[in-house]
Amino acid sequence: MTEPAIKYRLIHQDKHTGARLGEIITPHGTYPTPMFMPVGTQASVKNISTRELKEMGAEFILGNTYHLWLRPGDELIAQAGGLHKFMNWDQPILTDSGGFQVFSLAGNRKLTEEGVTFRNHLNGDVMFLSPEKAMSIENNLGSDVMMSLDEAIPYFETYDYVKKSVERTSRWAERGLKAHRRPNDQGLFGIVQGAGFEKLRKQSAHDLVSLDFPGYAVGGLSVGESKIEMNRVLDFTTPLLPPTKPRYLMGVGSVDSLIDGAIRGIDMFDCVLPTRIGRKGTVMTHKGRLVIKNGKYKADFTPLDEDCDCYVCQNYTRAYIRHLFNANELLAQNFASYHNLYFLLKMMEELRVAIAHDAVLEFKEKVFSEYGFNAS
Ligand code: PRF
Ligand code: ZN
Repeated sequence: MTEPAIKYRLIHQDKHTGARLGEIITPHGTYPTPMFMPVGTQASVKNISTRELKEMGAEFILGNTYHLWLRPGDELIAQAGGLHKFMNWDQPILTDSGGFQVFSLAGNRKLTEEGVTFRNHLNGDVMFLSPEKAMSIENNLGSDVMMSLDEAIPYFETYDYVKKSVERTSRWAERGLKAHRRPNDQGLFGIVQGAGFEKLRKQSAHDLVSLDFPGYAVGGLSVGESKIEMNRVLDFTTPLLPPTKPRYLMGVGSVDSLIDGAIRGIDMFDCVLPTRIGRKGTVMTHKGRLVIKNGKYKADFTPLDEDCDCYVCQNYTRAYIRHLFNANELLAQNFASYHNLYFLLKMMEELRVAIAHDAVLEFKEKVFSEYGFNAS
């Protein structure tokens, strides 16, 4: 047996919660967990250069199989020497499999045992994505962590539908594993589905764990269910996953959910939230979110967040950034996105320190009370 491309090392578990301080070892270096991963859907974290990502301390970033397959094409990226070279990023990249994006973006979907046929959202061409095709694209992209093709289903589907879907997602995971051509330098993660049904989450986790992936994701959450509901599912799902492997909660990046997820043993998170809300002028601060276009910031010459030591907060005022947004200056989007990413990355760093000191519950209480959540 060759060494797996992705390994996890547990450093310390918080004495009072399931939060774990660890590190994930990849072909592009070793990084501490729990971590937040900025999303670079189309080989770019929107409005942020890779130089800035390094400066703010990003670890992993995400790329998307679906988007990069459609444009510029995975073969072109392979020709460029892989996604890392193409976009000038020498740290780890995780690629989502395309399943979720096909379900959220593409039209006329038809799902069969073989895969999913759909019309792409760029030019309407009919395309076909299978577990094998997802592997071939992700192998061409050369990401450190590849995701297996899953079916993303609405949270409130019936038990019978979810059961059939989970079983198919397990068969797809097995097919993906067989089609994976670069197990030595790319780790393939399985995705646990099962909506809100404990029995189906168990079945999904059991199927995937028996296939021995180097890491596992929890999918199908943060898709419209309440936070209480998401935490309930995590409470019974993460204990089903092997403690020796990293656990990734897909598409989650709000301040409260990052902390609540880590408390339930999640190691990796990603979300478009900080860059998406930043582009539109909403910034995260230690005192909660702030809409910078608001008239009350017109002559506010303080930084976005008094307690932030990012480049933007050290050098620019709310009044100036509000002016940039109102004048449609693109620099505004860079500033707000930069600050938001920095804010979340810094919060994860503080969370890791709290885990090391067995002080996660105190950390949660502090953040929730400052930010304005009920620390329940
Ligand atoms: N599956 C995949 N990607 C995802 C999700 C999923 O369930 C989610 C759900 N929050 C986000 N991204 N493949
Ligand atoms: Zn800042």
